[in-house]
Amino acid sequence: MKQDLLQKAFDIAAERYAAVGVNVERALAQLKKLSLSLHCWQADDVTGFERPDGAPLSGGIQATGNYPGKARNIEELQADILEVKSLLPGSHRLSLHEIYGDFNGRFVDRNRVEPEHFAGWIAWAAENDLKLDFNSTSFSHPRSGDLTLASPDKGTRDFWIEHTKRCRLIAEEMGKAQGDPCIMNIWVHDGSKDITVNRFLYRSLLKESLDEIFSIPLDHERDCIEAKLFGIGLESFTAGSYDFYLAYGASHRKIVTLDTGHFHLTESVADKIPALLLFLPEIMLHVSRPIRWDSDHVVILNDDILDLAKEITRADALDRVHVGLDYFDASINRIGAYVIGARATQKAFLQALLEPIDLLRAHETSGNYFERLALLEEAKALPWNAVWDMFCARENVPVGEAFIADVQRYERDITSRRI
Ligand code: RNT
Ligand code: ZN
Repeated sequence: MKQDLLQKAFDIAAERYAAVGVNVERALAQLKKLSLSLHCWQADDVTGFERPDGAPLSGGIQATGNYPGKARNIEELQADILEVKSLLPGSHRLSLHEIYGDFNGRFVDRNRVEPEHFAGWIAWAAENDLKLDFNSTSFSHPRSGDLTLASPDKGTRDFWIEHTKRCRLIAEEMGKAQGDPCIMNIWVHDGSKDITVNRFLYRSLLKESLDEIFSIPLDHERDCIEAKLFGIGLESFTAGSYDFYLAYGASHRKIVTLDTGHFHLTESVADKIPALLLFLPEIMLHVSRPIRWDSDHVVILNDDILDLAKEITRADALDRVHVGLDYFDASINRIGAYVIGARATQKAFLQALLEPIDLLRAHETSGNYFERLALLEEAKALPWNAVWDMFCARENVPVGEAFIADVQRYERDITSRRI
């Protein structure tokens, strides 16, 4: 888009917003501070580099589709992430899973992983102005089974406890190196396909395992625990349910991860924010798009995401909520999938930051509910898009749909040659 047109549209938008008491420059300054934690696993359908040909994805999650060009090694994954980064305004983080370590062609079992396997990633991240987050990996391993940290078999449980402890230490090294805490997420798939008569036992074991894992205090990483409703093949019971982790997080001061695909489809994840913020130190988000189940579709700018962003800004909690993405669509261009989802999330936060909240609250305080509803409706159509375009232009990234051509170019030159 032409610079003068962009400027004109922005000036008009700034005036419209000022009329309802919103300062667009202030909103943009806040948006610039919002770092998304980009999930590394959209680039390769959650395969990782533990085994040369990749292990079949297990643990109740599934990436569907067979679009050509997925990243096959660390170099390709890093190139893809840098391409994504070049198409996003703002500065962002990268979230790694343990199976994405640099194992140098050797098999390193999960209970043997060391910080040295991530030294390359740490150096690369520093060179490219990215901060790292981390995740332990319970799935896609011969010992994954249906139960890991909640397994009644002590050997299995100890194996996964050791793995998760080591992952915390790796996260600690990442945090230390980048001078900013590494957000360390624990999600385990533990559950049961059919009716179990041992719910209490499995949850007691999971609690015990977590207590053991967290027994070493660390300074440069932050522990997060992620609940889930159910996994494929594990439909009847999930050890790490929402009640379980919410209670654990509140009583142990741990960050609770809310994955937007891990709830009943009619449940509002947005409404959980102003409740959890009262009892938890911080919240981690896995922004996803569930279609009928936890399908991990590419995030788009829909009401769910807008509501979520609004509840965070209305609670003035941008500094207490970590925003990560979590989806894996193997049916479309994977780089494009990242850019669509990340930009949609940023757009949702921009709209939230542009909300005429003072005026809306004044109406509510005065009991003027017609005025409140009318302004909420009008706010939907205020020209936030001109503010978004200006943000992209100032950040030197493609404005509007121009990124489509960049993704196509990268596909032509790079990903389509991966055969
Ligand atoms: C699975 C969880 C989990 C994973 C990643 C790969 O349902 O959402 O966060 O998606 O760890
Ligand atoms: Zn998740």
